[in-house]
Amino acid sequence: MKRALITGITGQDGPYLARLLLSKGYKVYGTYRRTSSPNFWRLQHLGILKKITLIPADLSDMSSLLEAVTVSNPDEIYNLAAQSFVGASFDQPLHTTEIDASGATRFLEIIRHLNKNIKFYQASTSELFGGAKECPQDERTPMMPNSPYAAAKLHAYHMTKIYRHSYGIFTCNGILFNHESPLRGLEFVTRKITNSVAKIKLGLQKELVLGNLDAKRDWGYAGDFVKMMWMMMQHDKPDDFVIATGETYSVGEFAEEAFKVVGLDWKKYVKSDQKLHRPMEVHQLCGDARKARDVLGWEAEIKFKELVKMMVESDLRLWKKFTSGENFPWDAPSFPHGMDVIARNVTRDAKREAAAIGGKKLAGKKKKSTWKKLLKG
Ligand code: NAP
Ligand code: G4F
Repeated sequence: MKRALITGITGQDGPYLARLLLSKGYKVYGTYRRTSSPNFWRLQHLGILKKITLIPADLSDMSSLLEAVTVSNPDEIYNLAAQSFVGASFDQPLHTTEIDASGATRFLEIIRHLNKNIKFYQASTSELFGGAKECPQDERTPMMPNSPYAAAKLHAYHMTKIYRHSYGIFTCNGILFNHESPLRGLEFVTRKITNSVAKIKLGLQKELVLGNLDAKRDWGYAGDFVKMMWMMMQHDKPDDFVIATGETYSVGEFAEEAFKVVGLDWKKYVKSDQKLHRPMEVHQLCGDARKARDVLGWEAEIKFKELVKMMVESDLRLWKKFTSGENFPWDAPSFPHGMDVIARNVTRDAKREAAAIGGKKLAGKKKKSTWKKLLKG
């Protein structure tokens, strides 16, 4: 049975990827970070929370990452964890660098020292192209980051390549263009729009205030894009791939389409506020994923209109449930019954613990236990 470690499993992409890997027979481990209110609702939403094993780890904390790799003993690491919000990276550039740049290097160092056979996937991004003059962008387009987030991700992108070429480690960059879903965080523009459209339709909100309506993005569906993460890790050689739909629409066009789904005219509800504009904008992204199609046979299945409809309908369902007295999924109880969580414990024997969950080879190298497998609930 193949073993995978997914960092950032509580985010949008993590649960879709975990579900895919489970369907392929993988043993799936995922890292989550300690928060005052645990957020496992996406994993619950896809019905996979109890099918995976969770390990607490923070990308800023080397020892927790080392433990996560040791205890999961993975064949493949998918590094999805990040401070992923471009806007926030202008407010917290150092934190973003620490997590998005150095975080990836920490994993590469662990692989180099512990086991060079572990394959590594880095969640790279179309933001790397930021100010590119060319459109569409592909793997050969010059990278011109326009935000602290993009600059940090560019560092991780290069380190991923450097470890491939210097040490022969199987490392891949998935250069993913924007991908969305009903599980998208509420601060990203697509979900902000679809959530507001649902509330406006139900009379729970009056207007929608956005920033730059003219910015254009190549928006795909996260469920399609995670397939390509797995496909590039199964390829006979490590490589970097652009993943995109090849179509680009403006924020205004997304809003127009979303309001259309519920039969409303967007112009009556949407306002643009200068305060929500970014210090430096990425004006247009559109990907050319020909290499992914030709080499790996991947193509985006869900396109713009279908994606917008899926997201609006999902938010409508949620808000209708709310108005009839049901909780939101993100009100899920902390540590729901039956979760498989591995937590630190200095009193147990690491070798036995890791061996019990399959980490024999690496566990043999450790002397003292720091891990205990807890079955919560
Ligand atoms: P997301 O929803 O924001 O999820 C990010 C994940 O990273 C969450 O699980 C988050 O944990 C975790 N995380 C944040 N800081 C961490 C830290 N210090 N230590 C450990 N974990 C941490 O992002 P996503 O949309 O799933 O994207 C996945 C990856 O792809 C990210 O690296 C993103 O930058 C990249 N990417 C995304 C897109 C896109 O359009 N979605 C496109 C290109 C690249 P919490 O849940 O606790 O916050
Ligand atoms: O939804 P966004 O915040 O996504 P952005 O900046 O494109 O970043 C996302 O995609 C990247 C891939 O290209 C990922 F690497 C990254 O992690 C993230 O997933 O903003 C999209 C556009 C921007 O031009 C922004 O200025 O929408 C514009 N926008 C206009 N009004 C807004 C708003 N963005 C947000 N978040 N909120 C607004 O009210």
